[in-house]
Amino acid sequence: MITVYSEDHKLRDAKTELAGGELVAPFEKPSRMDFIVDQVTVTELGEIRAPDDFGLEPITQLHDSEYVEFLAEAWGLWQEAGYQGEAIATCWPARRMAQRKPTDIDGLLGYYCLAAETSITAGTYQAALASANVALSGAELLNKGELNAFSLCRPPGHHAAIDMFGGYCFFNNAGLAAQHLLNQGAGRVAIFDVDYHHGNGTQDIFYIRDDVLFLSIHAHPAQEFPHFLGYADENGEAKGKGFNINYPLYRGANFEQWLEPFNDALNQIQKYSPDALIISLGVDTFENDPISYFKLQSEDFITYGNYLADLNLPTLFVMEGGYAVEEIGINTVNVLKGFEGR
Ligand code: Q9C
Ligand code: ZN
Repeated sequence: MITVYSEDHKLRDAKTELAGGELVAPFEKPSRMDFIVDQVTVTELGEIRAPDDFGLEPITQLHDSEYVEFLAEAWGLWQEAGYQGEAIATCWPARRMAQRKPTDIDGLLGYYCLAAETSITAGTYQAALASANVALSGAELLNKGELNAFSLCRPPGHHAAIDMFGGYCFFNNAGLAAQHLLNQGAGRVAIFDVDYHHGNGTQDIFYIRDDVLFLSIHAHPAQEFPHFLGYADENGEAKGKGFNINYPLYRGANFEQWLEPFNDALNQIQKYSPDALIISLGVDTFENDPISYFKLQSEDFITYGNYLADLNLPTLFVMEGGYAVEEIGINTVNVLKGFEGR
């Protein structure tokens, strides 16, 4: 399996994450990639190659163009305001307030942000662009006839909505890959999100569409981030009715409990009969993940990777979360090894 990877992810190197009322060192940090690249190498998964540059067009096809402009300008505006720290949203258009776009950076941050843990920093936009290109390049490999590929994206993408960043995400990498496959002739694409957190951004982008089936197994929003989306009764709207499937599980779920919705999801994907499958691959379902509460063990990732191969579909793995850095490489590559039947 070819891995697509860009060193430009290192430009995303925030010093702060707002967590538990403190500014802490971010969980989503550059060293995550070192452990994954290391395992891709020692397991001889295959070639690692750099992405191509697809420009802004595919990004503005899914994201609001003013949102993309905001991400490009945010750090500059923050500095012009004379602030010393990293750019963090502190105020939102909450219930019964005007949903109008302000002009000052503090207002803009609240307007385009869905969660304050994610600060914007000097290289964030550039790293997010590189991550998008990694996803698009992986999709292009499938177009060119590869049966599978691994887009080693960082920053992750599945919380990034049409016009909102947060949850460590800026552009929706998996969504971009899906749209690229559709643009290049696919009729239907399924995105299966196995990250511990609900893929609210991916759901948002495809909610009224029937050409992308979105399925997500995640911690119940009543207990977990992103808190306000991911309930089982969110099934899609208009043309998209029936093409959004959420499987919320309560905190503490073990592999056996996780496999129940997983098997149902495989059946739903088979029924949909897509031309390609995208896996939003978060390994924060791991038992020792520092911010998550499912109980998958390292060998479980091999098992479910193997089950994914039974679908017999062109498959692109897109990296999302996973914060137990010492084990993130093993757990991630275990899925890919299981998929390859080894
Ligand atoms: N102090 C992804 O896995 N809230 N994003 C964490 C811990 C944000 C996770 C709270 C979690 C975002 C891609
Ligand atoms: Zn996650």
